[in-house]
Amino acid sequence: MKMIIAIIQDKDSNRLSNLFIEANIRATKLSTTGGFLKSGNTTYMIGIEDERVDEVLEAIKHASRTRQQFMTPPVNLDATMDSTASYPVEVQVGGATVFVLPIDSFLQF
Ligand code: 2BA
Repeated sequence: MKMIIAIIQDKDSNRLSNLFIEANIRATKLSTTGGFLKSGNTTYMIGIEDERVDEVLEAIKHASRTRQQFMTPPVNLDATMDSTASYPVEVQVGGATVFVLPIDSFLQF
């Protein structure tokens, strides 16, 4: 069995949830925040049998889109406390960031 941790964009989350339900793939959805953009994203935890890992990865790939996003770097203050202008920079986000981990044991009580 494997634990798949998938970080996707909020906008893709409904599509992926529906794919999981249709395919009877059990998942837990967490509201998370990207460390760089400091904006919301969605993380799924999926415990799955080894032989279904590829099926889950396909669903994630199918639901995830790549998008351009803008972030504004923090304003810099120099020694004279004059602020230097900071301009939005364009960043490409996604499709999905995925980790596949081994599971020692899976228990439900
Ligand atoms: P964020 O940390 O908000 O990053 C959003 C996007 O900003 C990233 O997209 C990447 O294109 C860019 N980015 C991130 N750190 C950067 C840096 N130090 N310099 C320049 N650009 C940077 P993705 O790579 O598609 O990542 C989307 C989200 O997936 C990330 O949101 C983060 O929440 C998660 N993530 C990505 N790599 C990760 C990792 N190795 N471990 C844990 N979470 C990760």
